Amino acid sequence: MKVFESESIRNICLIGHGAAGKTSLTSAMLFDSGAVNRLGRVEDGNTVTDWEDEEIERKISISCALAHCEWNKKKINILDTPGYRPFLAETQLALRAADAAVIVVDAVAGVEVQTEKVWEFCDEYNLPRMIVVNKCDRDNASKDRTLASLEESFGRGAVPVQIPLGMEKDFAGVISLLTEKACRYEKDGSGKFKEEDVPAEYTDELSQAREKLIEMAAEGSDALMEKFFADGTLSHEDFIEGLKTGMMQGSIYPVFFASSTVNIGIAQVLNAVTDLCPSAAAVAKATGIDPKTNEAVERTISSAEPYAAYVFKTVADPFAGRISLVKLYSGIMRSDSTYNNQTKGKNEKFGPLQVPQGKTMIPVGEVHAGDFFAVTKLKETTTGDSFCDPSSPIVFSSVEIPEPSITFAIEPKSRGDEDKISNALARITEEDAAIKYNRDPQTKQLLLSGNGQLHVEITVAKLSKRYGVEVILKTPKVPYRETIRGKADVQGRHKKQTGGHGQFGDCRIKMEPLPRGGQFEFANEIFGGAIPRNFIPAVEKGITDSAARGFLAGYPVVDFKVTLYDGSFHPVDSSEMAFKIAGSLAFKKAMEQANPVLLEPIMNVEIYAPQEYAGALTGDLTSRRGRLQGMDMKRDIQIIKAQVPMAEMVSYSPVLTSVTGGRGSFHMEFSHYDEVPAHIGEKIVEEARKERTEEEE
Ligand SMILES: Nc1nc2c(ncn2[C@@H]2O[C@H](COP(=O)(O)OP(=O)(O)O)[C@@H](O)[C@H]2O)c(=O)[nH]1
Ligand SMILES: [Mg+2]
Repeated sequence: MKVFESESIRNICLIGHGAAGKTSLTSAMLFDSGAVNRLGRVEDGNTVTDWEDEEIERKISISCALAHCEWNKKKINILDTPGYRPFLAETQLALRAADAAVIVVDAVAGVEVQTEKVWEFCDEYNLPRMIVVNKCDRDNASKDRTLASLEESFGRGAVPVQIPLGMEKDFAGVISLLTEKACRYEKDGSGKFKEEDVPAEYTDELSQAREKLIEMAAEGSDALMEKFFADGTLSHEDFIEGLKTGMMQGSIYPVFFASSTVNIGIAQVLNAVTDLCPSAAAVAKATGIDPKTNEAVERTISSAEPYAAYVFKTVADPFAGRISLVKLYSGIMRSDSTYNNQTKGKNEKFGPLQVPQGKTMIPVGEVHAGDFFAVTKLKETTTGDSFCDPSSPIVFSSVEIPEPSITFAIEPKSRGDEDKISNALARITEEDAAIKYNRDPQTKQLLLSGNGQLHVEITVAKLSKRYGVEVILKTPKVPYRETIRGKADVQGRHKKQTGGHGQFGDCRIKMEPLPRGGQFEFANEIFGGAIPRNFIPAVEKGITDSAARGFLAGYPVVDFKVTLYDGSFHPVDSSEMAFKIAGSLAFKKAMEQANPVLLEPIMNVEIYAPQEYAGALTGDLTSRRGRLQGMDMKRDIQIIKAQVPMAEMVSYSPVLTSVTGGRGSFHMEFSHYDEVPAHIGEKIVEEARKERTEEEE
């Protein structure tokens, strides 16, 4: 494996809505550049970057994958990413490590919901962008419609640098606005093409489109603008320079046309990556924090600087173990050396450095600034860690992964698997930071959270296939709470005379509601020693213990205040235990008086579906006690926002699928707790009582 310098490296990330063709485009780029010797297909499960079992089986990308090729004597590192919402955290990780983004858009569908989402990520990371309109060979593919949708979403900066030669089944190649030549492709998937003069029927379109492009290219630079006014045109070099500047400034997003599966237009995309996208050396300096001073520090992307690297992704391979994917910002890193993990404050022994081609690892002796590598079996290192020369410390900021949107309870099919589950989940969450798991202290259920049902199901499939743990997925118990609406003033008195030593504790408390989210407050207003000071915490403990066990249906009681204002004691028979029991008795009496009610979690829900389903979906939400918050249109996708009780949403996924024929999706997150309506509350209390008597039997 050759070693490349940062000037000769391009780090691109392919992003876009699911099924736009990112994985297929990666596949074609690798094939046409000679990095692999067959054009891998998603359908055949043999692409380089969809290599995980779950990806092959489901024919979608689930995690980001790294591949590379050589083109025009440059090394192109390609990060292929998922485009469906549940897996966008992976896309963020990849973009964090890339120097430019290639946005892939379907020539039939145009800009889709997640295209806009990933575009926002690029804004966040300030990435130069180019756009590939893919699937030009498909029926109903349209140049004009797609360009209109690009301009509508991303402004006039989304400007074509090509004209497609035919469309749909006649798509045969591209005409370059820069060289004013046509590239006509063979239709056999070989990627071979011939350069020819622009066919006569395109000359008008060409001159118009070229004029528009030259104006855009000249806009970013005064010098170019002057040249343009003086000569009425730009030289090829100036043209490229203008586009490059525009891309770096974020004012130009050149648009290309291609078909990845028929292998048309890919060479021009590769040319654009090497000619227009910034080299690893040309991007802005890498910024981080000096951990000692907490001040911002900068690093030039250069092999001459001390080493500094960032772990952007971890793969939990059941055979190879932990694989860390690393971006080297500065310096040189070598195989079989020891490096300082600044984030963990530990030294790590590196084995051989490797360059990934999907799942295939190619050993490399050393890697220079601006490049990527993989290293296996690091002990302490996790995603987001920074490595650096201790004499020149720098810590890079990591990606914030959004909280999961949906939670399921899981149970092992065989009882002995409890430990295995935790181990396997620990590994899985190492590679997928968007998955969370924990044991609910209240219900004792093992909860598995992810971004949507599919995400959780894939995790369950990984548990079974990789780690041999079979689990059952259950909708989780809704974490209800209890609270009070009224006030109470009661006495809790515990007196027992058994033979010699008795027990005596006596307290008087007031109870009142607190605002939502107020949790619990305890005020001690005992004066003059009605209860000795050392027993007062026992009263509070008696109350909080009982509150945790619940009063109505076994759910924790929250948002209330207790004031302890009087009581009495016995010099011999009083004890902590006796006062704890007195506190607990007082709590129960107070709850009876204070008009207890159940609280339920209310979720903020967003539903995305084609507009024709809006009526059916809002109707359904109303029947789920949902409150509509607003409607939004993004092209032909309706976004419905509502607040809905969690209890009504646990079984929503299959309903949405059946109502929309699989075309809808939704996202939800916790908003707040609210009172359960009385008639529903009664049922919950009744069920809890049944469960309790069953347990006792
Ligand atoms: N007709 C046609 N189909 C394509 C093209 N590119 C990808 N596809 C198909 O579209 C589907 C999704 O492609 P994939 O590369 O997995 O999209 P990704 O989700 O963006 O990675 C697959 O069935 C591909 O075979 C193309 O240029 N033309
Ligand atoms: Mg893909």
